[in-house]
Amino acid sequence: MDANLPAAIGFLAEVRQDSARPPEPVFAARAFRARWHERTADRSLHTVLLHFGAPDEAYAREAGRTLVFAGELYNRDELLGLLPGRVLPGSDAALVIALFDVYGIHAFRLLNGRFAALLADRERAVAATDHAGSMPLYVSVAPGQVLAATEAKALRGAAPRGRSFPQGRPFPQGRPVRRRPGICQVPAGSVLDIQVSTGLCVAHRTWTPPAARRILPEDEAVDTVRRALERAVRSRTGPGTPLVVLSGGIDSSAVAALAAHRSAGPIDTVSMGTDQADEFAQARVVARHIGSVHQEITVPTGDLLRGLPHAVWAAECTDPDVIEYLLPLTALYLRLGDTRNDGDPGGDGDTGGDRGTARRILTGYGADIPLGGMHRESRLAQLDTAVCHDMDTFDGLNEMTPTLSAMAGHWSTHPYWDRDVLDVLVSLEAGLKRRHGRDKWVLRAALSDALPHEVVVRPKLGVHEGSGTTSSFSRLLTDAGIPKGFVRQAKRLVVEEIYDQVVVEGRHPDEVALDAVVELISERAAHHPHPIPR
Ligand code: IOT
Ligand code: MG
Repeated sequence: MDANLPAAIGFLAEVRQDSARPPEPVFAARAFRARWHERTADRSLHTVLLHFGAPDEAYAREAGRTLVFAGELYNRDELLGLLPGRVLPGSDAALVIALFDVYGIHAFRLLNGRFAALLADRERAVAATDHAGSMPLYVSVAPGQVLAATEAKALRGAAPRGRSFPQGRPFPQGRPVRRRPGICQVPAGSVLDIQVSTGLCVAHRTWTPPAARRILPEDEAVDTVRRALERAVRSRTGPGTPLVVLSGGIDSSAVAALAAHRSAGPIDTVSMGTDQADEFAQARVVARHIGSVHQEITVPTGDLLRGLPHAVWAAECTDPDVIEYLLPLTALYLRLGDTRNDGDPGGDGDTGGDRGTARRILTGYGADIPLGGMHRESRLAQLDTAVCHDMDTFDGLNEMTPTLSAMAGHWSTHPYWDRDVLDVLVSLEAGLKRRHGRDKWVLRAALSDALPHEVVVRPKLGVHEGSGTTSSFSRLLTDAGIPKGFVRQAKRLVVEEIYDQVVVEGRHPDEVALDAVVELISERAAHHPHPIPR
């Protein structure tokens, strides 16, 4: 097992009272695949696991229960302290099942991690997401049968059973999945406790965004943010050389600087740009300052846009704004190749996600959400309104999903959405987020000694702007005859159409002709010449 990577990065698991096998699932994530089957007196458990070479580490068995765990924990040391006198569990799965033995479902309230889990406990199935739902988890529940998977498309073979529940959902909090009745997404920060025989589900929240705001002196706020972020970066950098996807903005530069501080040798950084736009000069300043081994990848705009079906396939998201953020990152991940600088001998075959080329990637994704960075808003009331709105609406967008990088065989993780960092950032009063005329002030101040001044004060430029993705996507549509006033709506329709093809109908993204999708939407626009206001 590669100690640098989580044991598993995804699964399909089925608990049922008979022993029928689930169908072979499709995943966008690329990794080794292992099938596993267990039968007890009460039920059978079938699992298809996506792993990096040590599938056993993703399972744990104790007291008649079996846990399937994909992802990783970031507060292992604290958690181990809760189990005095026990043989200390080696894997994250073993740790979680040991905690379950003591705390029951409340064990999931203790975890700071990036994971999805399914536990089969005699008559019960328990499905859990991390606080941020950063690894999506979907379920299909019927009397006698519970299916759970980290990608909705993996549940394509599941029969639609929605009609057996009120509003098609086995529990009221379940997020319906577009055009897939009977499948729903487990909310962020939730545990579902399911009685297998009846399909009865009870959902418990294990985390909610803080609603109160902390008033701290500047120094203390800055110090708290710095320490929380350092810890989050430390717990996310494994024994190998970390790779940071670097734009040169404050968010990713902070992660890169902190990763470099704790690394014995130089870290790797990589920046993407297109023939239309890049932030290479800005990223280079940071790379030089921290002494990273830096790479620049230029993606031709046509190729970037042709990646839209892949981004939608991986993220299973229909929000066009989010897809514009994720598209350049997906393009980057797919072009990473072998970027390691430590002379590792490389892969052991052509299976994507093998131990040789799979990288652990850190990003600065998500910093803008608790800090209101996307909103360019200086009025404190409006800034906090924006933060509240974004914290209320992130769930289900899947913008943090590891599948974006897993599609290219890599594991990615986002320190700003560490549970402790997020708690600190969300809860700081708005005047610490916007201060002295700067957005994200507290973060900038927390890194002022670690980065050049020009980086600390660099204004926000979103990845969709810095790579020209938003403007190129718009141009693709206007070139196809879509009126300017209809572009926003047309982007949504394009993304939805792609989603329907790759997630609902199960087509591979390579088989989706983007031009044909754009033409289809442009024809529709011609029949609705008046832009429909959103
Ligand atoms: P942005 O902050 O620009 O980028 C997110 C991360 O992607 C960066 O921190 C960096 O790690 C990586 N990245 C960005 N550009 C490049 C590049 N050119 N080369 C290499 N890596 C790069 C959108 C955004 O502005 O991303 N994401 C927001 C939040 C979205 C809003 N979501 C919501 N309301 N639910 C964010 O906070 O990251
Ligand atoms: Mg950012």
